[in-house]
Amino acid sequence: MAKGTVINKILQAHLVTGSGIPGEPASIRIDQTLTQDATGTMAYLELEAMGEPRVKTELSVSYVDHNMLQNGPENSNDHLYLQSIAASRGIRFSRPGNGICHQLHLERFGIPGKTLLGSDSHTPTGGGIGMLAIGAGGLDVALAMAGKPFRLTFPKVVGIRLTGKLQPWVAAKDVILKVLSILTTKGNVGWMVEYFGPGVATLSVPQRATITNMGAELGVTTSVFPSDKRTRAFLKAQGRGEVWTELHADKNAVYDNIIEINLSKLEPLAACPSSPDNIKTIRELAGMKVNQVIIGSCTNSSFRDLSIVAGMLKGRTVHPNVSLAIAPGSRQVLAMLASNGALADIVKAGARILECGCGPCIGQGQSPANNTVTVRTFNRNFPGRSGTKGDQSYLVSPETACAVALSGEFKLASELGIDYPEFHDPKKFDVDDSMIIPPPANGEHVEIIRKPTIGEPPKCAPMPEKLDGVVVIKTGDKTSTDDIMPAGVYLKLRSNIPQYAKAVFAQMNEPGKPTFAERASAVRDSGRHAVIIGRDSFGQGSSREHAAICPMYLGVKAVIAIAIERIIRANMTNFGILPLTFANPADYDRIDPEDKIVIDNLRTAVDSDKLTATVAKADGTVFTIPLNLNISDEDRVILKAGGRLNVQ
Ligand code: MIC
Ligand code: SF4
Repeated sequence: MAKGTVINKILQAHLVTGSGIPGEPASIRIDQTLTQDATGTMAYLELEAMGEPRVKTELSVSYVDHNMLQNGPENSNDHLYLQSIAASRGIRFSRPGNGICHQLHLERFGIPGKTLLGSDSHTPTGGGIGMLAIGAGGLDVALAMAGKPFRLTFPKVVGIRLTGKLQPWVAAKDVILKVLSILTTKGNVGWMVEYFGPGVATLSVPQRATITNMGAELGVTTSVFPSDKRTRAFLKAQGRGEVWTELHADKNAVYDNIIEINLSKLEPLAACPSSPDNIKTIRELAGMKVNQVIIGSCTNSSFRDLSIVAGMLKGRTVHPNVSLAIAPGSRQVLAMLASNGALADIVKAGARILECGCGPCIGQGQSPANNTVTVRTFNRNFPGRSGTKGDQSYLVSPETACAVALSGEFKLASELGIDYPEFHDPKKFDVDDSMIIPPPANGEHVEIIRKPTIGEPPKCAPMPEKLDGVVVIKTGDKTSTDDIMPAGVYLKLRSNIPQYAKAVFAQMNEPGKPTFAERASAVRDSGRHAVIIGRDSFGQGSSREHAAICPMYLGVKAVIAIAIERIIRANMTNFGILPLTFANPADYDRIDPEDKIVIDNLRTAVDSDKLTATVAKADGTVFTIPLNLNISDEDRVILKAGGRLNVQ
């Protein structure tokens, strides 16, 4: 059992309930929260539904970074609601254009040793400065804002011991891609990652943040770096040196597992279509033609990253067959590039400058052409996430992305024949918080602006006496929340559940046949319950609770899979969907769409972690299968009530 680690120290200092034994339920006090607009409207509607007049955290920030195309009134309506509810409830509001929540939170608000809960799966970016930063569904973040502890499974800790030093042209992104090649995106639920060893001091905070950010793809609860002199230097340069504290694992710290990575031996890598753990070396991909390169997202858009990119582009021109787009992570980054002339180098090279925000990372523009290769510095390349069906999306470091943009094909940056751009961590960042609006001391009289596109968070009926299920869909391994609840063109519907629900599993709908939404609601309207069958790692990816709310709205009552990821499991419980797993994974193969699945005496059955379901197939065959539930007693109460909003 892990002991003396940074993670254990922060957890112990925040533990509210639980024995502290890995695998057991626990709850922790949350110091800070963050939301972004695409999950935030629902989170604040839920906070309102709880009747909480003012947040109880040390700090809560509402960012707008995802939905900024403002194509139709929906996004702007969300922004008005978010700004007004923030003022009324005591929350800081970061205006659209100010930057991506994770980059901004690291720059302006993160504090080593504190806990942060964010309604976005890449909240662990904060682990780069030694925060225990966790992604969760909007409702869990709303509960934390209301002062309730965050419930989690007490984790096991994997220690990643870094030695050596990154060689020129090898980047922090290559470190996390290496980790993904070892741990993969599957089977890491219940773990946290902690980096230690002599290699840590060779990495700056933005580099560490790239690593903890994309650690989300491992499916672990979070990733954390110690807080050391480099952390202090970063915070000091942000004008926040006073919030620094040192945080190290004890000399004799014990980890539940240890992985060794020698930074000196790493080489540039890429995550190939269509999974962040499908890793190849750039050497293996060399020569493959590329049509689009995008540099940005919360993983790789720091001042450091874009300065290197500017240095590489200076005096050169983007390859004629490549469209290069660059989205700076924050206004601070963009302003600094503008003042030191680097922006001009980028623009002169032919790059297309995008707004500071998520943009193409969440399918907001820049969808690639059919049957072309797109290379991105992002963290996710799930099928279709770019907005193009059948996309071939590769994830790489800014250095590699730039080499590809200049040469039109995969190429090692070291083979471009240019010097590695010199970069020194700034002694002072260009701090300007004028786009972060602090709340008034008393928000009681603030008018909350709720335009017609903003609905109510739907509630779910209490658990029925019997699960009278029909299998509406059977998916394969690694079904992501992008598969379940796509973003892209549908993203603007986040505040309107009846409309957004029509897009559940949209990518899997077949032309001319009833959609998932139509099939599920037909089952619901017939008085039965829709059931989803998944395989391994069901629900990986985003924290979007819409992947539970919208299926719930359509009548889904249970998901049965071989394994279910952490955040979606919590979101499903919060919205009254049973997260069941096959006791015998081979039973997955025995079930088909349209099979009937019945669990009698459901309300009593869920008191145990072992349940039995009866399966009836179209040909008349009937058999039983054992299922596991493995939830805490508190979750049983929530599920029986039909979701967290029904429990006071
Ligand atoms: C993502 O990267 O998938 C998102 C969009 O940031 C999501 C949140 C969302 O769906 O709004 C995430 O990572 O949680
Ligand atoms: Fe935004 Fe992409 Fe980061 Fe999600 S992963 S927060 S969409 S930049």
